[in-house]
Amino acid sequence: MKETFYLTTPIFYPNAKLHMGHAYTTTLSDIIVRHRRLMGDETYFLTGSDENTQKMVDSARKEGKEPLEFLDGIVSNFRTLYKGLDISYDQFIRTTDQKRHWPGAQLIWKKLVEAGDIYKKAYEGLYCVGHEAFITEKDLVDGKCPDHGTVPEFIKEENYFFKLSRYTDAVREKIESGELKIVPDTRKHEILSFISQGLEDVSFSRPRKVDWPQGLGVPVPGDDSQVMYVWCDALANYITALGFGTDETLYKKFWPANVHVIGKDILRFHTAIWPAMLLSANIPLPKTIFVHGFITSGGKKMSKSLGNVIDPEELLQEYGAEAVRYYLARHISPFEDGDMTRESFKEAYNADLANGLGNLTARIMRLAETHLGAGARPEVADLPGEYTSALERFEINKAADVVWDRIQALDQKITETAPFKLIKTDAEAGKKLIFELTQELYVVGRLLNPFMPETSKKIKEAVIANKKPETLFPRKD
Ligand code: ME8
Repeated sequence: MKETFYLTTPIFYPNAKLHMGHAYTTTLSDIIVRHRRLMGDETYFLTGSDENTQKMVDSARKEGKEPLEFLDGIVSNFRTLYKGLDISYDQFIRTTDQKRHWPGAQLIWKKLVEAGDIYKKAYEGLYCVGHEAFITEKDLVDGKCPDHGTVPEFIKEENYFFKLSRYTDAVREKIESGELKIVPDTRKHEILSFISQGLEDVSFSRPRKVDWPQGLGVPVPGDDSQVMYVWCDALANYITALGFGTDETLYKKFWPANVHVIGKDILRFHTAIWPAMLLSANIPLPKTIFVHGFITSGGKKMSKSLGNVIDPEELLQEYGAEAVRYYLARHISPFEDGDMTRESFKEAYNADLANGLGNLTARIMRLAETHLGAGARPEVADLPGEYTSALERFEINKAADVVWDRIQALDQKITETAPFKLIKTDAEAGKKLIFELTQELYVVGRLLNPFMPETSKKIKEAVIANKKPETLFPRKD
């Protein structure tokens, strides 16, 4: 029996184009899934968009478009970027999907009601549209949300609340026991310290806005005047996409998720609210939440006003998917914040790809093409333990280091053994050495599979066909 492996990315807000941060999450996710596939698991990879939001409506109207029509355009941009990055997702869930998403979202709501965890309450408070969450006075800096730089809305309304407070101990126990694993430990401690202050009940619905079109916002079962709070509806995507509440074939096969990949900004939603919802609805919890850091540029948050924004589309145009994937995997720490500039990118490209991997492949395959009669596919050996265990611990950069250590070792071997000389003095020994080099290059090709699927394929094919491939990574000036 094959093991199953289900991984999800956050579903991103489609009010603007995706940026480098989104590309990062999705690329890391793709690397993890491709590794599991290489290990023989049956994988399922979910991504999507979180559409029932005011910010999206505002962005649409600003462009003079109807929200649902605007969404289709943005979602098609998401898909274009994913294609450009070679993301091997199985499904793209949209939370405006009334067939796929709404029934399951409403079913989980009903289960919360049955558990006695939903109640109605008059409420007033400050709401940050950027966070899609209520925030408190003490979170504000100069009256503005420090993350979004916007003045929050004052809201006074009656809506439904979820008894999150009731799950304080249960959620803490699941996290402490490791039944719900949070990686890295620093994030586990961060959320445990948050939970230890006691979780407060959360507003879980909003009155339906008059300017929202039909088809936007999941109606609260039994009360059409209210729509589900966007985070309640959004988190449910991880099960609705598998057919929870509709056709449960995939759900039965793949739930609970092996990994939810998220950025550090949405830790509380995923490690407090979501597990509490699942406990209330009597649904198994996901196994692991992998929380990565943020990408900065020149030590600062990327922003238009600072002019340090790196557009993933532009980078893809200039360098291609393989180089972008490589940089994100190896040069950004998956657990802490990582910095990226155009200069650091180009430097890494030239050093590690043009001179490193590209040059090595060319050297070996030129020798092989000239001196060997035919290529051969090596015996498939197990993947090295340090490589697989690094990937299992989500230490993506360390796993990539294992591959680059081999590349360096191969470079050194060539320098030390000088096959181009040996072949002249001892043809037999020269051929044997060159053959060995091709076999080791093949292994590098195989290990590259999760990180750089196309390069992996090209290298393996070159070895088998005994043919030097076209230049893999032309130098950039
Ligand atoms: O939060 N560096 O959507 P969102 C790295 N719809 N990753 C970054 C990043 C950065 N600078 N900026 C953003 C939402 N991200 C909700 C999610 S899930 C049920 C609902 C990535 O479009 C990171 O993964 O604001 C972060 O968690 C996510 O984008 C937030 O995306």
